[in-house]
Amino acid sequence: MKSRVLSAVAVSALATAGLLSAAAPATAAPLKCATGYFCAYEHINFTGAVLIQSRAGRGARVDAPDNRTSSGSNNTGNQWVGVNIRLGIHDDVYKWAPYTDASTIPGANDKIDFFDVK
Ligand SMILES: [Ca+2]
Ligand SMILES: [Ca+2]
Repeated sequence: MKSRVLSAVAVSALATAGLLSAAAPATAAPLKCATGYFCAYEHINFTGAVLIQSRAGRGARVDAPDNRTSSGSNNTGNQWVGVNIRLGIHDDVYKWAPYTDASTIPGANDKIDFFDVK
């Protein structure tokens, strides 16, 4: 009987902890992109899966999981161009200038299929 009482207390404590965590901000913390790298993220504001973390040099083409990129951070001295393959045609849908971040990519969300480094 005593153990039942204790477990009820434990359950109550867990429920309280759950309420406390529910009150915390729901937004995920941004994931930092290392110096010298370009990073592409699954969701806006640099959250979700890190789809690309690359230090590929100028002239490289870097494949990415299709149609998932929603934000990106360019910590390199090169331009990174997000390209969508549409009806077999390569369409440059978003460009990151050197050392720029894009917390959203208007017009290019969930479209990019690979990146060209220029
Ligand atoms: Ca996405
Ligand atoms: Ca695409």
